[in-house]
Amino acid sequence: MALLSGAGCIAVLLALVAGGWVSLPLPFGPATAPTDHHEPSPTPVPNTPPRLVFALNVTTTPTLVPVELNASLSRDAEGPIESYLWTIHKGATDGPVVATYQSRVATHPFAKAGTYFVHLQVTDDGGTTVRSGPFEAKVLEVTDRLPMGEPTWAPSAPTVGQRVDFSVHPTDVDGEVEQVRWDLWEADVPASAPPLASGRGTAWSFTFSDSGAYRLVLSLTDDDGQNAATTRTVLVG
Ligand SMILES: [Ca+2]
Ligand SMILES: [Ca+2]
Repeated sequence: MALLSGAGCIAVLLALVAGGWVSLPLPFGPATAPTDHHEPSPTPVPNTPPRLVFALNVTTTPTLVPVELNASLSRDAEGPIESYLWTIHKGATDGPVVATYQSRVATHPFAKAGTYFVHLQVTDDGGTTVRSGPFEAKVLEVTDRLPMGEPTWAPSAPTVGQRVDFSVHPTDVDGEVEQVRWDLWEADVPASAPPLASGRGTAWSFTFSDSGAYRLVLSLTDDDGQNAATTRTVLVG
């Protein structure tokens, strides 16, 4: 009884006074708790979105070198990251998509020069998806490769009055060679002076009227506007 007080105590006393032990519901206490009472269910923990952390291993690269896209540091508080989606956009953060990957780490060799914007989207195991915003893209500058070509001529040791046939088989690993230009100067004349002779195309012929050393410059221009010049000396006997 010492533990009872208030209305509960009064109810017990009234029962005793009435002449006997009767079971009376007490208004409080564990033995008489209302039967429709339920323990409150635990508050559901909301699924927090995954946290995007991603990087490229370079910020500038020549074409055709594999660039690593790495999302290994992306995390989710509740569990594993279920899926990854990389999108590589050309020219703008929402530019045309040139490639997509669905792995945590991916490598992409960029075939053409330009500015690229790399976005990542991840989904956690609760189905919550997060994508990088317009200003969160990783920006990559891809530079063009120069066209290449080794000039040759025949005969290799020409003499005065002999026709010399120049030729080249130019290549551009990330595009097309669009212009081939030949220029000849006497060796001691600066390149700022007008050339003795000029020609275009992968094959060109010239006949020297004086013996001596000549400077031959082969200029190649690719479809990206890149220009590569090769200088050789032609000796005319
Ligand atoms: Ca989550
Ligand atoms: Ca090129």
